[in-house]
Amino acid sequence: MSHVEPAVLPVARTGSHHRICPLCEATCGLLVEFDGRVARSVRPNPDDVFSRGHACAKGLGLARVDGDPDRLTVPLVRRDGRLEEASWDEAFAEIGRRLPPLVAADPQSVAVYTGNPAAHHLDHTLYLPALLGAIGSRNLFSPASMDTWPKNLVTVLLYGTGLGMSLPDIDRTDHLLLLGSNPVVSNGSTVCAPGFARRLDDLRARGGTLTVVDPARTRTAEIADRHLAIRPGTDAHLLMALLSVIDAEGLVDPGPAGPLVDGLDEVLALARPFTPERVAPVCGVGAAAIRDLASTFAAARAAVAHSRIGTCTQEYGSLANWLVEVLNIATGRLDVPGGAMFATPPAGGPTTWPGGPARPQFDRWRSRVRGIPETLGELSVACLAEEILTPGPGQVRALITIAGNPARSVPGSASVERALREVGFLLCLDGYLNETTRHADVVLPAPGMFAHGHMDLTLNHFQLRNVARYSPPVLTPAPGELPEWHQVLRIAAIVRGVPELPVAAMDDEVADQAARRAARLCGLGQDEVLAAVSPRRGPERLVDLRVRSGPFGDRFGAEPGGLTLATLEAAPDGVDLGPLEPRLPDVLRTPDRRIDVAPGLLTGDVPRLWASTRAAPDTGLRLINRRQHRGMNSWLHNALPYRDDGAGGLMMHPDDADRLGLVPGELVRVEAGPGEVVVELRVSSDIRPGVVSLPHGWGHTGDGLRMSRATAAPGANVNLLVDDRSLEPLTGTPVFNGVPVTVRPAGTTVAEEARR
Ligand SMILES: Nc1nc2c(c(=O)[nH]1)N[C@H]1C(S)=C(S)[C@@H](COP(=O)(O)OP(=O)(O)OC[C@H]3O[C@@H](n4cnc5c(=O)[nH]c(N)nc54)[C@H](O)[C@@H]3O)O[C@H]1N2
Ligand SMILES: Nc1nc2c(c(=O)[nH]1)N[C@H]1C(S)=C(S)[C@@H](COP(=O)(O)OP(=O)(O)OC[C@H]3O[C@@H](n4cnc5c(=O)[nH]c(N)nc54)[C@H](O)[C@@H]3O)O[C@H]1N2
Ligand code: SF4
Ligand SMILES: [Mo]
Repeated sequence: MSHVEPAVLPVARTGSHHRICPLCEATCGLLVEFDGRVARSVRPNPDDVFSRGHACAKGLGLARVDGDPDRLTVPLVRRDGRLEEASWDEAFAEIGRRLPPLVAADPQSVAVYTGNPAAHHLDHTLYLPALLGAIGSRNLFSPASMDTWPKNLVTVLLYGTGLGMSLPDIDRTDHLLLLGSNPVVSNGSTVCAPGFARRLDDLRARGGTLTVVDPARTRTAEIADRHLAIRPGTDAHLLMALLSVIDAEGLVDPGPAGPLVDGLDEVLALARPFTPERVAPVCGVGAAAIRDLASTFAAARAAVAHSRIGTCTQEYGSLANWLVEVLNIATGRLDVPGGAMFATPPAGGPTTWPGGPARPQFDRWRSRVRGIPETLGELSVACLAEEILTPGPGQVRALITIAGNPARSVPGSASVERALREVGFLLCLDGYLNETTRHADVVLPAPGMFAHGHMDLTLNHFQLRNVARYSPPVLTPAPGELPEWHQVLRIAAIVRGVPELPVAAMDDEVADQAARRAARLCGLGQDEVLAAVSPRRGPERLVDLRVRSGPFGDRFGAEPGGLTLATLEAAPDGVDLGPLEPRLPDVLRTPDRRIDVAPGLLTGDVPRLWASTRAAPDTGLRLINRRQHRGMNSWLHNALPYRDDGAGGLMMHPDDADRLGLVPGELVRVEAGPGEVVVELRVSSDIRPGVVSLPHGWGHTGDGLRMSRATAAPGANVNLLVDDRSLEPLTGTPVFNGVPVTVRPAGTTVAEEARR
């Protein structure tokens, strides 16, 4: 029996098609021009109800990403040590030979790593649970543990779910305090706000204030009214000081959320000793500037603080992200327009479904080797390599990567690469033969990006305005392409020992589960809701179930005029559901439906923070990371190459360069505990003295890569420098920011290095 089902027909779709960009959290609406099956050009959709004509160079390059000649189109299977092209049947047969015995012997011996693009992809969001359920392993990994975990943890503790984050209502605020984020480049994160830069301009044009806290004068800091060039890893100290000033000056007023809040006095008491004078030398920010920020923020009619990855992947990540919430709450910003608000996800989610987590979603189990606590059902990526490389019961012997590149994105790259090489069986679902997939035993190619539907079920929790948008597939899969949800279900069937089970039957199982929830939400029978979404199948059926049982849904007919997938298909520019509305207390999923701002897990970490204020001042260089306009983590450098070596080099302040006798443009050797890299030196006063910065996602080197343009300008892999043992203690999030490094001349020239 062929595994390629159903029959695939090439469909020519000449003309313009609506498409939500899958690359970043801005989720811009695009118009893609097709010539037959080939995407020719992309432009912003001026009528998109959410992005209103915004798009960036990456989204406008989607046709080139889809058309990249290096993109994989055929499965690969390792035979006699070499990856060779194979049929789908051969690839699944190889998976069937290697994977089930491992699962049968010990489900924990199979690890799964799902990468960043999976969070944007319907097939993965909807069907991966079926695969993970079939495997039954606790060795689950994703970039969340090197990205949002501190924020997820705080959100669970304060509001009850990991996704129900408070969002900065930047369009209605008068003072935006941004910590550890550079949205002019990144387009923002854990907040979907297409055209972030324009929104910041609007804020300033209406007389508002932008304060940026960042060790570097980023493009966002450049347009700010106030830039505090903080020492890496000291945001929690600064935030404590802001709270201490606000308390001392009698500016505490929790506003409408107040009656729901417990523990504020306890946190304020903890903050009291962290006076501006006390933290100023720690943060490298003047006490007067801290006092001024505290009173300006508290006095603003509407104000909100928002923290992102610079505050997460650091030594005090959970404390920093906690204190941002506390600052918003203490100054009455929670759940008010212009403050920190909650979205209402149109396809529903943990903040709209009844009930809440029965148990806390962290530390239910620990990693085998190092005993690191689980967070939200996953383990820290910092454990991935050691779980593979350390023998003993429960050792990981197979790894499945899905839309991820751990060889470049995970800290401690040297051990990660060794683990990828040595793991018994490596199965990768990806579009490229890259630094990770080159080690695979089987690679399953992702179809082109226009052959599946798109709706941001996860990111909808972070939308700055309530909108509902869906992009239907533009193309049917090309001959030889297999939709990813088919791939995932096929692997699940193989793992369950029923490899011949048709995908359609597996899909019915997934739909039954989804229908049970939808029926419960609407007080209907499971058969009724399934009949209502018939004859849809696959992701579309699941999306229809979610949308119709969602907060704006038609409840399968009970609410005429409510949303259905058909409504969204008929409104390609999206359906505008209005600005964010107050959602307290309904949004809460804490056990008592209240907000405890002083959970013991977080208050218990304050003594560590206090102790650090007594430590001797740090005189060494500290490395931080940055994002670049045209890249997307590690994976767009081939399709959208920089004209020069876009890696951009090591950014260093002129005072440090002078002190170390380093010359701009020369090659320098950056050394840290785990390893070293050689990069070009870029001297700039845009970074504070004592701090250097490198972008991540580079280092396109190694045998067996098929990325002709990326390998021509490979850049250096910053994760060779990041120690997988240096973790934020509450979550196990790696410390990317504040890595101690030394820098010296490399003793080699750019030309010599290129020949190596
Ligand atoms: N163009 C582009 N856009 C992207 C991505 C990309 O690779 N390229 N990646 C996407 C992804 S996966 C994510 S998660 C988001 C992230 O989006 P952002 O959170 O906006 O990420 P960055 O642009 O890296 O900004 C982080 C900032 O934190 C600063 N920083 C470093 N250490 C500290 C510190 O200790 N304290 C403070 N206050 N600041 C610090 C850095 O200097 C940097 O400017 O971006 C997304 N968007
Ligand atoms: N030092 C340092 N390291 C970092 C960070 C940092 O700031 N500093 N940031 C971290 C963050 S925030 C993140 S999110 C991670 C990202 O970590 P990863 O997700 O591991 O890395 P990406 O580079 O996003 O890799 C995405 C992979 O998905 C593939 N892909 C793209 N689209 C599809 C698709 O539709 N289907 C399939 N099957 N595959 C697809 C690409 O080819 C690529 O191999 O990196 C983290 N690593
Ligand atoms: S900002 Fe993000 S979503 Fe918008 S076009 Fe660029 S990459 Fe795509
Ligand atoms: Mo990320």
